[in-house]
Parts: sequence; C-alpha cells; structure tokens
Amino acid sequence: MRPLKIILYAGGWDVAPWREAFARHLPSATVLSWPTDARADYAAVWAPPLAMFAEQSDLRAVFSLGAGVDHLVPVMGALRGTAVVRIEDAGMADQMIEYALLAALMKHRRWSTYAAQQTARRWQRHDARPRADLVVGVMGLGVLGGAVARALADFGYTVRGWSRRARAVEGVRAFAGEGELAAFLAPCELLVDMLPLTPSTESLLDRRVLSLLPRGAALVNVARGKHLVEEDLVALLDEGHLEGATLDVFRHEPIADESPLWRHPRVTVTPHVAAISVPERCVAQVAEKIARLEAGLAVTGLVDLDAKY
Ligand code: NDP
Ligand code: OXD
Repeated sequence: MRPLKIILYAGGWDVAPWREAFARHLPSATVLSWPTDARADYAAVWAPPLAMFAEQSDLRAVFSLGAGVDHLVPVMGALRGTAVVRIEDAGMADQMIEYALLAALMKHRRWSTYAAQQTARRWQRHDARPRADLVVGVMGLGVLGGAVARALADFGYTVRGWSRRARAVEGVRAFAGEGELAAFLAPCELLVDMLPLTPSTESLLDRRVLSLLPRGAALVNVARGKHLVEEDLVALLDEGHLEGATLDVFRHEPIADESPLWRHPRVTVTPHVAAISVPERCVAQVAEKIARLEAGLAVTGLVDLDAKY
C-alpha cells in the first residue's frame, strides 16, 4: 500500500487507545492530529470541526468512529463527493443484545412489580409467563437493531420490527414506514428504539406515538436522546399509561442535575453505554476498509448523506 496519512480526531473521547489501535492495524500510516499542515488521505473522526474539511480537500474517505453519524450532520455539506463510512457492529451488536435482553428479562420477570412490592413489604407471587407471551418491538432493523431483534426472537420472545423500507429478519414480524407504525406498536409491551437520528426520527417518540403502545408498556431508548420528547414520557409514566423506561441516551448529555429523569422511580438511567465503541475492533474494521479502497474495491457501511444515516 502507498504510504498513507490519516487524521484522527476523537471529539471529546480519549484519543490514546485509538492512536494505539491505528499503530497496530496500520503501522505504515502516519496518524496526524488536527490542525495540521499536511494533506491527509483519510480521516477517522467523532464530532469533527467544519474547518477540518475546508483544509483537507484530498480526503478519499471519512470514517465515523461510531455507528451513528448524527455527529457528522453539521459537516455533511462539506462532505459531498467524499465517501463517508460508519462503523458496522465491531463488537457493539453483542453489547446491544445484552442491554436489550436485560430490559426484556426485567419486563418479562416483573422486576418493577417486585421492586414496588418490596418497598411496600408485600409478599405476593404472580404467575409465570411463557417467553412467547411478551411482545417486543424493535424500531430500526439495521446492523444493530437487526441483531437485537434476532437475538430476542431466538431467546423466545415474540418480536416485531419496524424500519423505513421492508426488511426480512428471521423470526421477526416486519413492518415498514409511517403507514404501518400504529399496527407495529399496538401489541408491544416493550419497545426498543434502535433508530438513527435523522430529520424523520427526531422527536418521533412523542405523546401521540407512545400512546399507541398498550397500557403498561415500557420503553428502552438505546439509540439517540433526541428521538424522545422527555416531558411526554414523564407525563405518560405519571398517568400510568407507561410502566417504565430504560434510557441510555438523552437530549442533553450528561443530563442536567435538575432533570426529573434522574429521580423518577420508574426510569432507569445509564450514561450512553449500551454499546461502547471498542477502538481495537473499530480500527481493525477501518484498516480493512482502507485496504479495500486502496485496492479499488467497494466497502460496506457507506452513509447516505441525503437520508443522513
Ligand atoms: P443502521 O443504519 O444499520 O440501521 C438503521 C435502521 O433504522 C434501518 O433499519 C433503517 O431502515 C431504520 N430507519 C432509519 N430511518 C427510519 C425511519 N424514518 N423510519 C423507520 N425506520 C428507519 O444503524 P445501526 O443499527 O448500526 O445503529 C442504529 C443506531 O444505534 C445508531 O444510529 C446510533 O444512533 C445508535 N447507537 C447507540 C449506541 C449507544 O451506546 N447507545 C451505540 C451505537 C449506536 P432501513 O433498513 O429501511 O434503511
Ligand atoms: C455510536 C455511539 O453511535 O456510541 O457508536 O453512540
């Protein structure tokens, strides 16, 4: 391979493990920090500044250091004509499966009911439920959502999935588009959000849509905080329409001290850890894709700049 220059920009993340992974997987490449006077061949970035792309006109591809690409929206105009490639799985699907399965098991095994009974010191047994009784809806059937839906179905839950275009996922009843949203949601006792953040998914989980879930349903948001209208969620929890919510992502991260989500008794908060990018696995994938591009071959994971995912 020709000697390559790669700009590494990790936003607010610790750059050291990424730099070390590049040294292991692309030892002949020069890894640059930004700003730099050099012209790079590739950029691997998280939340990069727009000025980077005004200076770097020789980029052959820009790699997102994560699965989501909403952090690139502010610079997408400057990326027209450049291949934008995102991380596909690289160890994140297994983490998402663990998180969703944990939430599904808690719903299935009535964890919040028993927690409330413990607070009231009430000893009351409830009937066992077969796994197939629990209907789980997964919004987004892509690399991560598709893996989650399949794993929950393999475990024995009744799983339905919703995507933009019709998708076939083994063991999963598939729905597509706005027109099928209400039918998709109607029986889902647990809704797992795995959508990307785009203009069509922003604030999608509002009072209207969440009210289409059956009474007693619970929400898991492991996708993006801006999908959810947080006040509508809190109102539906307080009114008893929703039983609980497990939230990993938020409109503003970290959440403010005064946010009601921290102290709501039926909200579980985790700090954007449902699936953490593993630098070793992500960089191995980026290095493999760079080798393909250098050889004139196609790569997967290309971002559609119009659809914004
Ligand atoms: P993909 O791009 O592979 O999949 C996206 C899915 O969402 C596709 O099935 C797509 O439909 C569907 N979709 C997009 N827009 C719409 C819409 N308007 N209506 C219905 N369906 C829609 O993404 P991944 O599975 O790799 O990742 C999903 C998201 O997970 C990321 O974008 C990121 O935001 C989040 N994430 C969160 C992490 C965390 O730690 N909390 C970690 C990693 C990712 P179609 O199949 O028709 O294209
Ligand atoms: C991602 C994330 O998009 O970590 O990869 O949220």
